[in-house]
This record gives sequence, C-alpha cells and structure tokens, in this order.
Amino acid sequence: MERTFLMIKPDGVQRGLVGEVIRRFEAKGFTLVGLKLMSVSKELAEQHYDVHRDKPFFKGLVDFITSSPVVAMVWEGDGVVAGARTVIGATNPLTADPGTIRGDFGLNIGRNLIHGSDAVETANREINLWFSESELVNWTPAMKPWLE
Ligand code: RTP
Ligand code: MG
Repeated sequence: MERTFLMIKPDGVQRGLVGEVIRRFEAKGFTLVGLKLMSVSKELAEQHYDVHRDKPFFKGLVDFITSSPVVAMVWEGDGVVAGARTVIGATNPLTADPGTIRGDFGLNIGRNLIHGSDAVETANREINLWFSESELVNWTPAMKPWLE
C-alpha cells in the first residue's frame, strides 16, 4: 500500500490547526500509520530539504522548520502521495485553491502550513528519514470496505 510523509510545519502547530489538518486527511479516507510531535534538529531539516540546498530560501526554511515543534506523520492509501498534495494545495497559499489546506489557511509561500512528499520515491526517502520501522503501525480500519 502506498504511503506518504506529511509534516505540519511550525506555523500550523502554533496556530492550533493540527486537529483541522488531521481531520481533513481522515475525512478523505486515508489511514494514519505514524504520528509524532517533535522538535527538528538542524541536521534533519537540512537532510529533509537537501534538494533545495542551493536555493536562496534554504537557510530561512531550515531556520523556520527548526524554530518550533512540527507534527510528523505517515499516511497510507491508494494514490496517497498525489492525493495528499491535492488536499494540501499549491505551494503558494495565495494561489492555492479554496478548499485546500493552504488555500483556506495559508498566508504566504514561507508559511504554507504543511509539507507533503512530491513523489513515491521521495515519500519512501522521507519516511525512512523521519520514522523508524517500529514507530509505524500496520492496521486496517474496520470501515475500509465502505471506502472501496
Ligand atoms: P513542501 O516541500 O514543503 O511540501 O512544499 P512544495 O513541495 O509545495 O514546495 P517546494 O518547491 O518543495 O518548496 C519547499 C518549501 O520551501 C518554501 N519555499 N519558499 N521563498 C520562496 O520563494 C520559497 N519557495 C519555496 C515553501 O515553504 C515550500 O513549501
Ligand atoms: Mg516539496
């Protein structure tokens, strides 16, 4: 089953949007298999955003992600990588569609509330980076047949 890595960034936690964000993925029908509130080290933030290392916003991004706790999550479901990106919305909240998390709550590109893996391979890399195998729970929701 496909899995993705999602992270509620410091702005989402500080603004009290953790429940709202999780509610949206639950309501969509995805399955939560890993969840933790944590402070992020500079090393982990730099590894997570390694692809952006040469971008002008890299240092500000790392400073932001390490500034206050985040909620790291792994979600499971058919097509969950792309599906979660649809629920999240475009990178810039000012152009993200209403009804998406960023469109409804985001303020600007540097404060866009949540990260979602952008491809299946990226998701696998990020899940391994953020979670150990023992922190992930394999389970089948009883309501799953109703969603198929
Ligand atoms: P994410 O990785 O956080 O899920 O976001 P994304 O795929 O939609 O966007 P990406 O291109 O991967 O950029 C990663 C994060 O860097 C910040 N950013 N700031 N100041 C800027 O121009 C700029 N561009 C990107 C955003 O917070 C973005 O989510
Ligand atoms: Mg990205």
